[in-house]
Amino acid sequence: MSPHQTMLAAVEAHRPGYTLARDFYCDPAFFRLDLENIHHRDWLFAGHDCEIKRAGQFFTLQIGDYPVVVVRGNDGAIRAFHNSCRHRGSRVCTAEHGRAKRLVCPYHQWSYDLDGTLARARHMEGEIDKSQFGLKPVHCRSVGGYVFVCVGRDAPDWDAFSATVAPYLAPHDLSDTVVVHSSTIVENGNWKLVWENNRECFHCAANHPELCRSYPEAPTATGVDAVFSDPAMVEHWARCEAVGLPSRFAIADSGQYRVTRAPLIEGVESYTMSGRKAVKRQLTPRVTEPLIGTLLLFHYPTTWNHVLGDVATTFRVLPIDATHTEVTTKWLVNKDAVAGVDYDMDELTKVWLATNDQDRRVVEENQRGILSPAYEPGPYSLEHESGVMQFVDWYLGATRRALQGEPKLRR
Ligand code: 3BY
Ligand code: FES
Ligand code: FE
Repeated sequence: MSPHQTMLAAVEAHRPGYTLARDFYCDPAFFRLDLENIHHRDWLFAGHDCEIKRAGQFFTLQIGDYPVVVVRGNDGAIRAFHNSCRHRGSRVCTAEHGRAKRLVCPYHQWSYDLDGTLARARHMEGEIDKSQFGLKPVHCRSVGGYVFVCVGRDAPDWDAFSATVAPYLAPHDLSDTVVVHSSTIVENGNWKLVWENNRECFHCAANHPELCRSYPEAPTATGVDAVFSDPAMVEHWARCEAVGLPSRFAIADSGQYRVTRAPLIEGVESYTMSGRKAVKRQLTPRVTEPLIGTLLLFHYPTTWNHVLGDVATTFRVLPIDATHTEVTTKWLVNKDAVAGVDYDMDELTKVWLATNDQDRRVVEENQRGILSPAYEPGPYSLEHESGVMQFVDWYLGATRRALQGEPKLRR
């Protein structure tokens, strides 16, 4: 059997309500198919538009096989390109972040305008038709301060996601904020274990003493079942919507993304040890009400988010190999907030840095146990792991469609 056939058979053999078979979590051939089926063809969260506010500012990221650069042009537009020089293929932008008038390849200095056009090819100008050697474009779209890219030839539908989440994000003006801290960790675990862990708070009480001071363990906050019958959720939506903040739970038909506002623990304003705000200035003067809880947004397979009144904490998940995943966390605050005056950096970052490290350990132990030949799929909790089952369903559906070669994916 080819790897495609093996994986399709494993998808069909999946027992609903149970964890995935071992190969999905550790087999390099399955990992390669995940890249082909998902990461190399879908919209992925790359970074924030506020990180590249000025012309020439760029950031780079690695999407499976593809190095990508995202850059703000002189016309203000944000574009993404394959970060591979059209001379001999070197990566052009090597820094994670930077600013340049032109993108200059470090190898032989071919230089590209910010719109990807090849502007100079040293000692070769008369030999080539420069119009044929621009940087190759990557699909790139933005919504509510989030820049997404797609390295596939044809990008899947963007508009449904954008239209759904734009009203929720709009009041927070994230495009006009600033990233004041960023943390990147590598977890020794398959990317799906990172997600499965994120999609439940069943593990929170025993693993997240800091987070549990502010984030509720209620399965209706993290999961996807019985949300509308939880009075705490419904009341919270009504209160937030009364002050102009779209809040009620919405989920894609495909299950790829979900947005909702959830209350934090009674009286808690932010993810701090005290529960009080981390930043004196609100993210934006448009949102003054302090007890708005958290705007929860996930979009598979790359991002989950918490947008609060004073800070947005955003997460990006990028697969490295079958058992390694990169997780980048960013803290966005009011652009005029001053460190040491309006916020204390340690206080701002403490809860999520601790939580991320705890989640890393949880994921790594999960991976190690699954690597045992004795591992076999086990049952998810109906009450506490609806979100995990929902993730697995999305994953299996997307994988099945890709393996069966559905031509236009509308996820
Ligand atoms: O970051 C999150 O949204 C999830 C929810 C529950 C635990 N975890 C940290
Ligand atoms: Fe980029 Fe030669 S590889 S200039
Ligand atoms: Fe956790």
